Amino acid sequence: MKNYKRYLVTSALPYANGPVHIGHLAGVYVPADIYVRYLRLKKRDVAFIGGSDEHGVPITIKAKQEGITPQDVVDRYHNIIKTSFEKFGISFDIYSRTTSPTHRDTASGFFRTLYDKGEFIEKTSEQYYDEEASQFLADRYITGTCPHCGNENAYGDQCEKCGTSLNATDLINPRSTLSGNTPVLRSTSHWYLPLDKHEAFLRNWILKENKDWKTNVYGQCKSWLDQGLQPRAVSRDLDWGIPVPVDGATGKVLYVWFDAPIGYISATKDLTPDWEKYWKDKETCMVHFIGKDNIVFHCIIFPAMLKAEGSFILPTNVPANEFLNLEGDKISTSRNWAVWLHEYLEDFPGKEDALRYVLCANAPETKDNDFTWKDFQTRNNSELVAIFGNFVNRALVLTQNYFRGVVPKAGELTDYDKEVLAEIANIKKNVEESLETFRFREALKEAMNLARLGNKYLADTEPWKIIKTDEERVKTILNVALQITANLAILMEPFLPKTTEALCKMLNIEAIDWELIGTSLLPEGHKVNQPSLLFEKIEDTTIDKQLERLKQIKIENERKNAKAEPQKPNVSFDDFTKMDIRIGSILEAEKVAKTTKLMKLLVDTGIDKRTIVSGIAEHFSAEELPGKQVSVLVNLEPRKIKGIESQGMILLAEDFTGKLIFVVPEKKTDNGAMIR
Ligand code: B3M
Ligand code: ZN
Repeated sequence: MKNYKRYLVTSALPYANGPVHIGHLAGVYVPADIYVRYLRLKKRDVAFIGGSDEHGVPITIKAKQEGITPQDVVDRYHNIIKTSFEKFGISFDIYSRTTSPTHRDTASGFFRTLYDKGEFIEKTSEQYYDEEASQFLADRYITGTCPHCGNENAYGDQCEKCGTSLNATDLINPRSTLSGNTPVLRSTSHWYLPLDKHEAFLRNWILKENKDWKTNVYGQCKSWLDQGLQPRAVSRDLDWGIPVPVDGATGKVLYVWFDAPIGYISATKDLTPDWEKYWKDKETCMVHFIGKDNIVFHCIIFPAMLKAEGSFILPTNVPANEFLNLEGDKISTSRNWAVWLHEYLEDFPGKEDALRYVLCANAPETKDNDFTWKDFQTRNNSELVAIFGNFVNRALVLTQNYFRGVVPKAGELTDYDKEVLAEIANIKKNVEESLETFRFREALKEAMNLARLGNKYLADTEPWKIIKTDEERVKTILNVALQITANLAILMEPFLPKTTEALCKMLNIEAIDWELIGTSLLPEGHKVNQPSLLFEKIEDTTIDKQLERLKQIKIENERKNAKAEPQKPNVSFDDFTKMDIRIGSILEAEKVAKTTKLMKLLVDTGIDKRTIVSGIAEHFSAEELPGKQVSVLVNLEPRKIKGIESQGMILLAEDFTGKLIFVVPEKKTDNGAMIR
């Protein structure tokens, strides 16, 4: 690892228009936090920056939907998001917000500097305007078809499907999200950052000097650069945002993607008066953790802004992840298809590390990945519980049982003991190499290998079998097992901080030092505490509950998207009156043997009592049917179904989710009453 004097680690600022979900955690915050915790353990000077992105159209749209002010929206979600991050142990040095006074001054000052330096061009252009809403349509106020990939729901600033950054006028078939109308073009003037002017510099900097960036990041940048850079508007006609600090710019605010990355700077200012060393000294390593839809803003636009300003450093690396899906479907806030962190925290109290573990083990590092509840359960039960937890528990329980919790003296080490202990240093090296190249899944897998090694060591040496015959050997074995346990505690801290905390309490150790990994950490005679279980098994019923919740959401979404069937061709009044529809009561019900759908009913039609076979067995139980009044088509030609003559048909409505509902009289009435 190149020796930088200090590190500035930023993580994308989530829009404060909704809570955060597992996709956020897996894509950005867990890897960023692992990286930062590792640097701190290595005693590096590091500032870890986070905060809420509180400007931009996503916020104003949410406010409109809920009939509250944008400030109400950001206040609510900023707090929810901040709390979720804290509970998951995301160890920001500061979690700020872009509505703070420091940020307003910083972003405004930044704009003004570029303005005064003549780094902007001012252009009047035709932009989309919604005549009904009397408003210019910036960014997400406008949707249409992406000219690159054909996605019909691309936004005015970006297509979320192919990741391309767009101008609203690029969209095919533009629609206003305010009124649904086709917008008209009106002229308005804005300030543009001439990216074309910085193209040569960016080409050289990214394509030549940053070949070590992740391939997904490098590739996206290259394709952008190869298309040729255009001037980008950095102001908007909106009433929510930081006012453009130029005379005569009333009604104009900074474009959210201009102000948001400056949020990293303002947060650092709020963190320390000595903020400039993080931003202006070449010996600082700046790393941006982001999701793949943010790549162009962090690799092209923000660096161009920093370069134009002139006094700032550029990022050393931008390790963007791909997307995490949920049970095979794209995570979506609007479809409520997500595992929300604040809900997880309620449903799985104390199991924050289990989620961190699974999201890191299965992180979408090089390609999109899928989170499934079954995989979550399996990884928790057969990795955390069965390997890590089991090993630690055996080592500590045996120490309590045989030596009253006192670390026994190691006698002469066998070759196997030496081999096992030597492996710890190798594992440390592998973890370091992976972490320093942003391969977090691999790093975690490697760290878990130490728990695997410990488990295997105890299984191979079987101290419980020889305690009666060779207590001296057992002392050595448990000494080795305890050293592995203590090493594991340090090694796991970046990944599973709460687990490390609990484990350190059990081991009765306070300070942990990364560089000591691979050495003997617990001296002979050291007293360890009573162990408790580090991880708990997750039962099927718990997982089934989560799956049921998702199933209900799917049904809700289907219902929202479904449309009523088109009308059938007209019939004459005579045709209609040929049908004899009556109110009847179900007297008896019985499932037809060897079928799944059929129910045999005895129905009192007022005319007679007759048998009707109906395809409702998957929707109703035989017990709940007797006594129900229903509508019956009584003069339907009788027909044999599974050998039973069915004399009529029960009328049912089928809702948009495929559920069957009886058509019943509004209040109880006479059997035989005619429907017409
Ligand atoms: N708020 C977009 C997002 O949440 C944006 C990131 C800003 S980082 C400066 O994906
Ligand atoms: Zn697209």
